Amino acid sequence: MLRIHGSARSRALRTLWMVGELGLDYEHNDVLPRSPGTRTPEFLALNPNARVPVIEDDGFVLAESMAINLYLAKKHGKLYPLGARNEALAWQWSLWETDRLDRQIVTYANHSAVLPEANRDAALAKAAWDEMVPALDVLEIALTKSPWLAGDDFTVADLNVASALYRGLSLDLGRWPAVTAWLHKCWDRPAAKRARAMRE
Ligand SMILES: N[C@@H](CCC(=O)N[C@@H](CS)C(=O)NCC(=O)O)C(=O)O
Repeated sequence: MLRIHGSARSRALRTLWMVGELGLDYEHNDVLPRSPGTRTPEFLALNPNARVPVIEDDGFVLAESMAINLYLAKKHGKLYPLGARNEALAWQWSLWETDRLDRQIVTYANHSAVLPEANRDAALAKAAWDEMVPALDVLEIALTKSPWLAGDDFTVADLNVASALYRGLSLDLGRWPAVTAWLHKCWDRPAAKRARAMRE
């Protein structure tokens, strides 16, 4: 049995979208980040980083949202790119997003819109935005050349990057039209909508 630890109001959203795409049965330990449930000895034995998501798949324990989705897609033979090159592109884009946009977009959204105004830090928002701009420029170029990130179809590469850009759905990304169109196309998928409904 597959068990997913992590609330949809966390990076576990990415995993919940993926299992929806794959049509998998799973148990959900709906635990929020930093909540007491992530500090128990049992949880820390699964993920000593004390973070979500983490999965148990018939005893196999795996953390890191991008790795989890790559593993699940490969294991179940769906949304996993065909051929070594497209497979490598899925790794490339997943690692790239983690490096260039993952924390930056959350920091920007939090300090420009999500947090109560009194808790926002304009300098943090600006620094995050300044990192996001060149990264989104790179994504824009890629999506101008090809509608999908790893081959001719939607794959785990698109899912990993688009799910991590969830906050982008409520930001004005109009200066990146290809990114905006692609992001909405990805999030229009039924499994994406179902995962999103678990959070909103
Ligand atoms: N790179 C990790 C990041 C995981 C992560 O930071 N998760 C957050 C929730 S979105 C968390 O559990 N934070 C708890 C903490 O910072 O203590 C992944 O993609 O899975």
